[in-house]
Amino acid sequence: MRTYPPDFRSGFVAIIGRPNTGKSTLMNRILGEKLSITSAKPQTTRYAVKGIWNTDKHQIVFIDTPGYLKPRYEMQERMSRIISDSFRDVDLVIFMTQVQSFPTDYDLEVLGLLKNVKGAVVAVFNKIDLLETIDKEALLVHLPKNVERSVFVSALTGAGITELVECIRHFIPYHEPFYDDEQLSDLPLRFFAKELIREAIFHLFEEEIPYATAVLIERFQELPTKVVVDAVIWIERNSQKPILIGKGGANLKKIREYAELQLTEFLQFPSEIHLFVKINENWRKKPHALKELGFE
Ligand SMILES: Nc1nc2c(ncn2[C@@H]2O[C@H](COP(=O)(O)OP(=O)(O)OP(=O)(O)O)[C@@H](O)[C@H]2O)c(=O)[nH]1
Ligand SMILES: [Mg+2]
Repeated sequence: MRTYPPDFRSGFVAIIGRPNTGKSTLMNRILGEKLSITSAKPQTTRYAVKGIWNTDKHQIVFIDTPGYLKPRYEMQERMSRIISDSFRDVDLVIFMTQVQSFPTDYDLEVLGLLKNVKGAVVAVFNKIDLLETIDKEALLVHLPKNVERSVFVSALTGAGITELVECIRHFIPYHEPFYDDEQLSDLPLRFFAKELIREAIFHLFEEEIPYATAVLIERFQELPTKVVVDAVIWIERNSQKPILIGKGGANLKKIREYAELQLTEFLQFPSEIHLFVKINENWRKKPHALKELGFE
């Protein structure tokens, strides 16, 4: 068995914050891999996505979470449970917000939720590339006392990330790794196929469709020359079907092409995706449908 130096660090970091502040972009930036899907629309992430960062000095497990909003749907109820579960047993919570709009009511609500966490809390002010000058003091006064450090970054350009990484390491205890050091996530490959199809939908459609859809992988088969994926896209209403499919299947084709390209890049192996559309009325409110989608 491999032995680790006594100063090897290993631990868990949850990234929490309101939607669209750049949580998934930050995790991907630190890992140097596109593990969690991102989009310009809020509430892109629906699950806790673990990303494991291995070096010869540490193994840091990041947990990217859905953006916090007051639950309106049964699905958002499950999402808020995912958030509170994710910060229960971590060494560090990153409270994520963005410089150009802080604090919002949701920011303050998240900070309220974080008052009782066991681990340390660090605030990350993202999107510094959008402002020419930043009055840091004016932002920092709104942070509660349990926030130990604050770092200003741009997850998009990479500014401030080295300092943030140093800061994170400081809060990770000396411990042997929890996961195999080859592993990048604890999630199966089919999860990433599903997420990349969802990302395609988030990028290609406006308002309603991304939130009214869910994706299920019915087949994920690793053949010698390619990976073959059969996926079903659920939509909530009959009227959404022609929009999703497009004239002569044009939109569905765009989703497939986008997702295939992304999945092939992620797997570093050719992939082929087949898409099917099904109507599942009001799936966001149905407990058994949510269970099928992997929400506990
Ligand atoms: N200008 C700028 N945009 C950023 C930065 N970080 C992220 N973004 C953009 O902000 C949008 C939201 O990013 P995500 O990473 O999906 O945000 P999120 O917090 O994971 O969102 P949810 O999963 O919906 O909670 C995307 O369009 C990103 O490209 C940044 O540092 N600067
Ligand atoms: Mg996200």
